Amino acid sequence: MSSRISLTRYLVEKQRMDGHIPSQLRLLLEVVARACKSISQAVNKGALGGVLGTAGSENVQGEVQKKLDIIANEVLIEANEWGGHLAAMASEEMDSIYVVPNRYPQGEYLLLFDPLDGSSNIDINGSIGTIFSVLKKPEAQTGVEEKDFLQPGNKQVAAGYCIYGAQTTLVLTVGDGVAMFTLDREQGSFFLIEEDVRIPADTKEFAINMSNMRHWDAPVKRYIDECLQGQEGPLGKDFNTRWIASMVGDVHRILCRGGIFLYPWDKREPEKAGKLRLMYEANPMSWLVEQAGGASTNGKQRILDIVPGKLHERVSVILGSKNEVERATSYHSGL
Ligand code: AHM
Ligand code: MG
Repeated sequence: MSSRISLTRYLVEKQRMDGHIPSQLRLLLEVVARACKSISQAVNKGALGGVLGTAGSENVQGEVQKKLDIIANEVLIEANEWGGHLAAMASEEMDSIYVVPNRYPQGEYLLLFDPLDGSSNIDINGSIGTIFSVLKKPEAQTGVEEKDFLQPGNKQVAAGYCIYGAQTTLVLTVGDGVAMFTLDREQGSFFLIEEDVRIPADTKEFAINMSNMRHWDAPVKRYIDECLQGQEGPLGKDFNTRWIASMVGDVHRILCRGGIFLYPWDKREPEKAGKLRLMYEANPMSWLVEQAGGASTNGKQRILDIVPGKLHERVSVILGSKNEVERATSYHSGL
C-alpha cells in the first residue's frame, strides 16, 4: 500500500511543516523506534529465543530483574549512545545516569526509559512495553549530571511508548497531539494508524488493582466504592473493570477507548509516594494522556507540574478520561 505513511515520513514531514522537531530529535525518535523493533523481535521469540525468566539480579528499586528487562535496557543504550543526539540516559534498570561515553559526540538531549514495563507479564505472553521520555539538557552547561534530569514533566520535548501486544504499536507525542504507528513485520517499518488520538471525557471503565483495596486511602476507597455501586449509586452508571498489570497496556486501552487508571499511594509501603515511577512512567504517560484530551494527577496536583527530587522518585497516579479523573481528584481535597 503506497499510501501508507511510515514513521520516518511522518517525522520528516513534521520537521518540514512545523519546524518544531529539530533534526537531532527526529534522529533520536527514529533510533528509539529502531530499538523498540529489536526489543519486539526478542519479545516475539519468547522461550524460543531463551529470553524468558529471571536474570538473578535486582534493580535499584529492589525488584527482581527479568532477562528481558536487561536485554531491553542494553538494546536501548547500544542503539542510542553513538548517534551524537544524546548527552545521557536514565533507566528504571540502572541505579544512576548513563553518560554518553567520551568516544562519541555528545548531543543536547536526555533520554529516560522504562525498557520493559509490565515485567510480570513477560513470562505469561501478556502485553508489555517500552516507555520513554525526552528532555533537553539545561543550556550553557558543559558535562551532564543527574540533577540535569530533575525537570518537571511539562518540560518534556517528546514522549511515548511501544506496546508489545497482539500488535507492536508505537505511540508518540512531540506536543501537538498523539499519533500511533503499528509495526509491519514484513516491511520492518512502523506505519501510521491513527493521528490526533482523543480520549472521551466520560467513561464507564476503571482500572485499579482491587487486591490492594484494604490498603487505600479514604478518597480512593470512596471513588471506587461509588463506581462499584453502579447505576444505583451517586455516579448513576454501571462500570466495567480492567487491569492488565502493565501500565502500557492499561494506558493504551485508555487512549483507544477511554477509561480511568489509578495506581494510588497505599499503606503497604507508606514511605513511598506510590508504586509507579515519576520520570519514566508517569510523566511520559501523563503527557500522552493530556495531549489526547485526558487528565493526569497524583490526587493533589497535575503530575506534569511535579518537580522531581530524585531520578527514581515514585508517584501516585490517576489518569485517563477527564471528567472521571477530575472527580477522583476532587475527592482528595474533600470536595
Ligand atoms: P514494572 O515497571 O516493574 O513492570 O512495574 C510497573 C507495573 C505497571 O506497568 C503496572 O501498572 C503495575 O506495575 C502493576 O502492578 P501490580 O502488579 O501491583 O498490579
Ligand atoms: Mg515500569
